[in-house]
Amino acid sequence: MVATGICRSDDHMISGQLALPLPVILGHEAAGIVESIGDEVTTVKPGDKVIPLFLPQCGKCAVCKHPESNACLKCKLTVPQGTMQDGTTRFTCRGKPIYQFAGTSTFSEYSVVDETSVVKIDPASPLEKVCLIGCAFSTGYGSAVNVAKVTKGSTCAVFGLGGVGLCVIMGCKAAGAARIIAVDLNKDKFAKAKEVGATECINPQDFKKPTHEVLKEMSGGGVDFSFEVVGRYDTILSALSCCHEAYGVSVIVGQPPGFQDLRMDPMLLLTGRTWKGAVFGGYKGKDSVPKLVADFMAKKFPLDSIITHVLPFEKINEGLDLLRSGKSIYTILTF
Ligand code: CND
Ligand code: ZN
Ligand code: ZN
Repeated sequence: MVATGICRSDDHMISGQLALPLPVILGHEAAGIVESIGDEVTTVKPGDKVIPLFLPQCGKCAVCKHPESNACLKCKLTVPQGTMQDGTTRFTCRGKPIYQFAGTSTFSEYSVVDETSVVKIDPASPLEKVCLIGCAFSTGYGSAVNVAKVTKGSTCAVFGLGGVGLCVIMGCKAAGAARIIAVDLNKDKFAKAKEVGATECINPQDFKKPTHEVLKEMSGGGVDFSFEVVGRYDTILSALSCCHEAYGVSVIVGQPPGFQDLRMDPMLLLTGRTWKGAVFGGYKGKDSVPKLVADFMAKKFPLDSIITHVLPFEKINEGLDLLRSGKSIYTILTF
């Protein structure tokens, strides 16, 4: 591993939002160099620069063969196993097993991944930047261009201006949205949001009315596309309600807290809204990640604007504190 980002999903695991077999090595957004391969591996070789894929692409299952989906059946998204696809874990500590996370476990100098969970990228790419294509960038950008399919001239609302939310804004802008309204409780996030393409920023605490009402008024009846990039039930419902009742599309990107159900009024959908969600921005990793890296190298989108801190791996806890306090966008840890 050469560089890894700290994503909010790693912190969600620490706080126990999703049950995981423990002890575990977290981390799922990284870039590195292949050290060695198994006998039957053909798509990567030692020395290749690669990005691990927290969502594998086996290429053979019904999901991989479907043109519009990416949650490969080799990945048990909702019931994490904490192992390789063969059911083993390759980490141990004093003889006891340490579980793996999302098939990647990038908070480690070395990891073992299935061939379906890693892809070769341009050898010239800067690993301390393109590691963000392993999660944040692809998740956010793809949620706009692949999942919502944002249209030219449309109005979008993005709830949550962390690293992933900022990449949603970049995707909306690239798709030609005319208005991008950014929503966050932390106004310190607004300058960055504007830098990457937001046209307006609002803080729900500045209004007496519910946020979805404010957004409906601002957009003359409801936005075309809305994105929840926080991971909370109230913002998921607010994002759904703020999109136009007849043709609005709302996408869940944030990871909601586990162990609970969400109550919603089905009338919100009966009138014509579309409610969607996706992991990794709808991208199939093996096919898309090398292309996204090539697009980055061709300067089609920036990653510098979302990297606020670079720390040595030993300072991982400082990086997590920066995320929790809202002071960082993305912290990259280097090995
Ligand atoms: P990060 O914590 O950096 O950003 C969340 C933002 O939401 C912060 O700026 C908060 O201030 C803001 N916020 C908090 N509460 C509210 C609220 N009530 N209203 C408006 N804004 C609020 O997180 P991140 O950008 O790294 O990740 C965002 C979510 O995306 C998070 O839930 C993460 O687990 C999830 C995610 C999903 C996927 C996927 O594949 N779908 C991949 N990676 C991360
Ligand atoms: Zn992530
Ligand atoms: Zn598959």
